[in-house]
Amino acid sequence: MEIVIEVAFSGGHLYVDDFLIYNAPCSTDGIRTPVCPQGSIKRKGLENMMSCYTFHPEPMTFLAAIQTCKLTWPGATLLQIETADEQAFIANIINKTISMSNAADFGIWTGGNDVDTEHTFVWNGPTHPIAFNYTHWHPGQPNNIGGDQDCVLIQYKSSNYEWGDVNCNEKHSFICEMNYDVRHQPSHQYPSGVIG
Ligand SMILES: [Ca+2]
Ligand SMILES: [Ca+2]
Repeated sequence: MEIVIEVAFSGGHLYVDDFLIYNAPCSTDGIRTPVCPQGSIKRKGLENMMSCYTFHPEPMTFLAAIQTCKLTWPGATLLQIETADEQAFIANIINKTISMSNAADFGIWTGGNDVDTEHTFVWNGPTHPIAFNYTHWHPGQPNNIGGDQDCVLIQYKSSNYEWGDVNCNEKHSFICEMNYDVRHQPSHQYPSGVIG
């Protein structure tokens, strides 16, 4: 069994859980079928990437939601909506899930925020901030009302689930996301007997 520990730094801050552990197959039995966290919904991304999402109706602050994601699955964090396809996928799942659809009336957290640099929104990535490329802001958002709205909410259910910035201490339902390369799928999901 080969274990590779990868430590990444971001802006001089070491994230506590900034390491990914991969188990290489110890025999030559080829690529194992990737497995998402229990209860999650899977979406195939570009090339070899796989996304897993878990849906959490219980309202929490932005930071508490991130912590809950990390407890749910190592390497998970709040949702990062990086393409129109992903936005549509998430909107569809919310629509189909009664608890999340109801929660969406009050907004659902993503991992977007401009906590570090005002007006520069980034995704809270698993190891480092990820720049915003795609956006789905509601007209007039982000507006940083009161000078204290740094976290991105899927705020406008009736307007195609468009985003707004709100105070990070508000409590909202949330979605966690984890991405991995299917060639290096998470090891700990497998029963110990499976990993040599
Ligand atoms: Ca994503
Ligand atoms: Ca706002």
